[in-house]
Amino acid sequence: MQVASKVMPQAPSGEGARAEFYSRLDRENLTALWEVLHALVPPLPTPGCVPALWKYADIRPFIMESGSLITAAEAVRRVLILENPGLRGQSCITRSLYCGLQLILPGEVAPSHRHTQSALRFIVEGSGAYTAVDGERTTMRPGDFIITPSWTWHDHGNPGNEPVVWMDGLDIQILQLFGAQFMETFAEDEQPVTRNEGASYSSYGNNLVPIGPLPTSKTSPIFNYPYERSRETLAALARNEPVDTCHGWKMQFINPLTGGFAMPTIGAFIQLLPAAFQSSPYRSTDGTIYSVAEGEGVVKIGKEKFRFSPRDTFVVPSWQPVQFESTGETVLFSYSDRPAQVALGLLREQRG
Ligand code: GTQ
Repeated sequence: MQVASKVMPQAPSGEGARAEFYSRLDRENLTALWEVLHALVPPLPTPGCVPALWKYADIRPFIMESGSLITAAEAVRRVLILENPGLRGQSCITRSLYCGLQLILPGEVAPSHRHTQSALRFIVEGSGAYTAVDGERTTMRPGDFIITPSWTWHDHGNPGNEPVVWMDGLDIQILQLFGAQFMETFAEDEQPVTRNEGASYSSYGNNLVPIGPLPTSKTSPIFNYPYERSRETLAALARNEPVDTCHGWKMQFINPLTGGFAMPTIGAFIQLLPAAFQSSPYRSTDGTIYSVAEGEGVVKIGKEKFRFSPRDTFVVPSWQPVQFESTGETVLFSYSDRPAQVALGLLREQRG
């Protein structure tokens, strides 16, 4: 009986032949998937970003020093970018999001421009500066969450008498990924004021909306979500509702016209942790940036522990468990790319 000889698959002729093949591929702008497949399609998130905390006491002197080296007018935006230690040189705090601390000194104006990147502001220190969006100015106070929607003219000014510092959260890297960035400079430094302060809040911020027609923008029509209101809501929630073991009492800022996220690419949240609270571990695929509004404690991110105090910023990378241990009552503001992940069906989370 004849048996067909079995031909075993064989590597052509070892490493040398492959290397030589790869160098010929390279000249054609080709590359072999099998050399990168495991990195391209990993079993778990590889966010690049690492856990990190910036102590405000350590970085405030640099922010103030920047104020003596360059004016807001010259800088356009005088901001120190918080760069993730795992992603240096990329101007980002997670792969998808940007975070900076912006300073405006009394008497300064940061000139008007518009861009397709959406921005949020979370006020960290000082009062009396304003930001203007589409003809309305809003005064900034610590803890306020303020939105600059995509493609709206905006300028910042400080007619007050103290430096004002806020956290800027932008979707810069998301726009970069999609190649959808556009920017224009306004003809004058300051846009004309055409609406009274508080106009957007009175129309949309009191559980009432005009009978129509309503704006169709994907961003909330509320311009400033004042800390006073967020804080009293958290306090009432703590009196009325049981505490969540992972999050304390955590709320999402909403677009009152949809009940959904306040911005299409960035989700913003505020949470209260009771004194002496130890949260259960929680992880999610939306790497999240936190600003400490009130309180002190320890945050465990993955295997690392950081002490936090008011005005500190920290970042929890995708899929790293986060756990809080508060000392006194603590309020944390946070933002992430959650709306984008939800829209694309990508968000995963795990409690405990
Ligand atoms: O305030 O318009 O931190 O355009 C980065 C880019 C702030 C702003 C930033 C910007 C702005």
